[in-house]
Amino acid sequence: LAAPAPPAVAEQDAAERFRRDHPGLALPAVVVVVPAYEEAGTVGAVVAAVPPAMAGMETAVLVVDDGSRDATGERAAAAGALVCRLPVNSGQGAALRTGYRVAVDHGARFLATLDADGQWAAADLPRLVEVVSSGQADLVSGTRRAALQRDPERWTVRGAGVVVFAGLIRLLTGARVTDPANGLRVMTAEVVAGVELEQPQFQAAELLVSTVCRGFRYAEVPVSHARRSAGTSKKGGSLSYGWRFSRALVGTWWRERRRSR
Ligand SMILES: Nc1nc2c(ncn2[C@@H]2O[C@H](COP(=O)(O)OP(=O)(O)OP(=O)(O)O)[C@@H](O)[C@H]2O)c(=O)[nH]1
Ligand SMILES: [Mg+2]
Repeated sequence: LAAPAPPAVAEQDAAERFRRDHPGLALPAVVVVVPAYEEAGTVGAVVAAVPPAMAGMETAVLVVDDGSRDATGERAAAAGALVCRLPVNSGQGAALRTGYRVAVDHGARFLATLDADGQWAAADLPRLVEVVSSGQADLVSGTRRAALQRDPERWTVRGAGVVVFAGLIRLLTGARVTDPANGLRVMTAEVVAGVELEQPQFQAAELLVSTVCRGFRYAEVPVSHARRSAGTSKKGGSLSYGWRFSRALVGTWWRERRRSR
């Protein structure tokens, strides 16, 4: 019996299999990468809601099916997405990393991220793409900060975590980040090539900190956010979420600090 492949090998295999299955595929300038783990209930609608063009550029959707045992991959394909499949569940960070690699390999210039659970609105993405494609920033993130301030009912433990982690990133890096766990992001292919992404699960903090520490320009755009309408969070309760998020954040800052010395 073969030993299970280490994660990096599984990701490389998935990217190579995608290439074999799509010979000569040239992706458009904008690719929306959707990491999806057992999101059969929502992924179809999420894919269908992505605008076919953003900032005047054609857009493709690439769903990375992260070893789901449900119909996530089939639903995504039926809704019009390209699907890259990881053979085993590898984590949101690993799924995103695989998606970036596949997208850039096939010619994407701007990479967007969108969750498969329907909590973020694809309709907000064109405004983010606009900021990056017009050269105002290299990485742009959505932010819920204005909505949080308007509506006290949104003050959950997670909401408080957003403010605390934003403050911590500001303290450590000086960057004005107000919503480090936002699921909507757009960046250039140069950012993907220029940062280091090791986190298998909590990539958002690592991407942000690595991007600003390596001199790329960062911006934010206000976006909306909804509660989950189907499925369950795969990331555990708020306390463990917060602990693992802060570990990724501080760990990345420390790594980048050592690297720049
Ligand atoms: N958590 C988790 N998500 C994954 C994984 N692989 C892919 N994903 C996808 O990553 C996206 C974000 O995961 P969620 O569990 O919704 O995490 P979240 O939005 O930070 O947390 P919630 O607010 O609880 O939904 C979803 O589209 C997941 O399907 C995985 O191994 N774990
Ligand atoms: Mg979610």
